[in-house]
Amino acid sequence: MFETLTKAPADKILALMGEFAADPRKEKIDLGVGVYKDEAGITPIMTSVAKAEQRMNASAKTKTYVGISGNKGFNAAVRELVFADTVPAGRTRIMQAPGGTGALAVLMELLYRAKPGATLWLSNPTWPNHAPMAKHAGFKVDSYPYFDTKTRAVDFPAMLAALDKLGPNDIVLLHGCCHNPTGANLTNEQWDQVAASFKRTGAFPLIDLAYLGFGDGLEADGYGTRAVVNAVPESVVAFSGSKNFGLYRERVGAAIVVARDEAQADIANSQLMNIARVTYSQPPDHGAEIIRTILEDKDLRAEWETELATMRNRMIRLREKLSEAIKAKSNSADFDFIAAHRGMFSLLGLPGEAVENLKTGSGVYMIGDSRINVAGIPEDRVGDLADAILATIK
Ligand code: PLP
Ligand code: TYF
Repeated sequence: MFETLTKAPADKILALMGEFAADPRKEKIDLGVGVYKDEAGITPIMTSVAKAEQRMNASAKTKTYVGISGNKGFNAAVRELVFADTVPAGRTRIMQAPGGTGALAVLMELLYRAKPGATLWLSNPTWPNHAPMAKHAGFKVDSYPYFDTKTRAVDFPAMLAALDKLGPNDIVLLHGCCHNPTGANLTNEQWDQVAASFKRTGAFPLIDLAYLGFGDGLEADGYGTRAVVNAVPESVVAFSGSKNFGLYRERVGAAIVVARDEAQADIANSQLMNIARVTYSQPPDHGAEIIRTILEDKDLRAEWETELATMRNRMIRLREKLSEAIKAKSNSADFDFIAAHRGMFSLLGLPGEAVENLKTGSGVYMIGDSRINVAGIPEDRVGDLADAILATIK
């Protein structure tokens, strides 16, 4: 059987996690995988999550099947979190999915069933799992300009010009906020222009919303998604609860479909449920029940929002500290972009050799494209990190 196969390529980000773990050096710094870490360097269970779990333990009565669409209270709460009352509920359907990745997978398959001849456009660059997933679904994959490697900001004129050339046979994956890997994001005015472009061209938006609340706040980070979804007759959103609720291993996310009308919404939803049924049948409930419990309870929700703000503000503070340290040591504003970026990542724009030297020489681990996870920066080592980065570009 398996003699017909060759080894599949490893996921470079997940492979780096293993390399870091195996490095015996005490002073090593992990800026690799996109997992939030607190000042102690650990990825904690949020207090609101722990409290929700306690309540669940005290009240749960059954482990019977939850149903193909998953936890209905979770689905309703996520719709409200992502859209508030800006999108008509009648045209919206939500299916809980195993993580943001699971949501992307079922949505891509749904879109492929609907339009197998379409091209799926990804930002250049994008999360390394996007292209393999799109190809796995069957799509032709292409990319639109996104990052300006000189300014380390979005090359918006180039992005908009590329989107303006698309049409109804094109699906465009957008990062709803906190772009991975670059950290460079659109302003609200630019989101409005992107939304108007989709309206003009008839291209189809697929929004990956994996970091809601990690950039500038829940409301601010949802702006782009709402602007685009409200400008067009139909769109889909892949929501992840991995980062903003710290529920990575519980695998909780949601596939959201906004259709032209209720009848098409029902058809799309039945296809989504069919895709789930023939692959994993039903999503795991635990993470979804945690999120439902938090979002439906006024006090727990307030506590979660405070914890989320603490994580977000810590990442913003670390951005400011690192860019200031580099500026003070180099007398140049070349790394000011780190403070302007938002979310968990910044793409530093270092050559591959520098990334390798940082790892072997200084024990500083980042992704090969020079993406850093700012949450991994130890606050008391910002100076060391600035020195190490500057040493590679001398
Ligand atoms: N999309 C992006 C851009 C991501 O960075 C991630 C990272 O984890 C995901 C989707 C999927 O998240 P998960 O499947 O862990 O919920
Ligand atoms: O980009 C990251 O680091 C996160 C975590 O296949 C991740 O999104 C990385 C790779 C992967 C799944 C999740």
